[in-house]
Amino acid sequence: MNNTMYKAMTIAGSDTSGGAGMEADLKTMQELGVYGMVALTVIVAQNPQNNWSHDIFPISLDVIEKQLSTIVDGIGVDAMKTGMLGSADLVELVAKTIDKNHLKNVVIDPVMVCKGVDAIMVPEAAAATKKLLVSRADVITPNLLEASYLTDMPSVGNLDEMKEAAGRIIEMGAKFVVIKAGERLPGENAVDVLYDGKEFTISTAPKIPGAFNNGAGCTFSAAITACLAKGMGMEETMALTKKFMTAALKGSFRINKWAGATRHIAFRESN
Ligand code: PXL
Repeated sequence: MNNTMYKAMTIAGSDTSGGAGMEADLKTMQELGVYGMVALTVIVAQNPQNNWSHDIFPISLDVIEKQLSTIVDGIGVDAMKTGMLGSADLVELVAKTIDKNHLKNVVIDPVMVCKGVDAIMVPEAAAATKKLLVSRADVITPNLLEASYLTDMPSVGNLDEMKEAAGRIIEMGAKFVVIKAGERLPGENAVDVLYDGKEFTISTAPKIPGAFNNGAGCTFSAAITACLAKGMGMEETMALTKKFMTAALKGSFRINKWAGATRHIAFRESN
């Protein structure tokens, strides 16, 4: 019997409602056959008495440090990703942990906003991510808003600007960047730009009308992390991630009157 198991860590927040954050990360890793572990950074609770507004409750830094030690010193990982980090001190701790343990397959999802809110949630954490995590990323997966923040471009709102931003992010030290336009770019297609400093790969797929994309960013970066943990190269990783996302969005569903979620089981159901 071959009991090998590839292992991945997410350093992320809990989305109590189940669609995003470490819930999305773990479900995605499980679906792709990877053993997922979590260093929990914040708890996000949604308020049904106040239009599903988000409250964020941080976990203290020493508790996060203990979790990282359990996973990294105690077990070991084949790949890791970040999600909502919530403080500059934590971003520093993550950078230190990557360096000290020579962590490989580092996927940085520079989460700065939650769906529907355009203001950067924790400006110091976003600034620290730009300074400390972009250069440590094997893959970084900003959306348009995050790409414009990371590059100081006033806006990233069309294909040329996405390519320009991707170039700047590679210059900052990331090995691969995937900028996700998602539904924000006008037109019929959802466009992603992948760049490794040499070649652009533009992937377009028809937008899926009516899809709920809450948690889509987390699911996307978690799928990349799971594929890298299994030893796939970038090309294979991106192809499988795309299939996983298309299925998850096509099968997305409403969870209540305010929100919906991507369907993490959909790729498996379709095979
Ligand atoms: O989708 C961004 C995100 C990331 N992490 C957590 C979240 C959210 C959005 O709700 O709650 C924990």
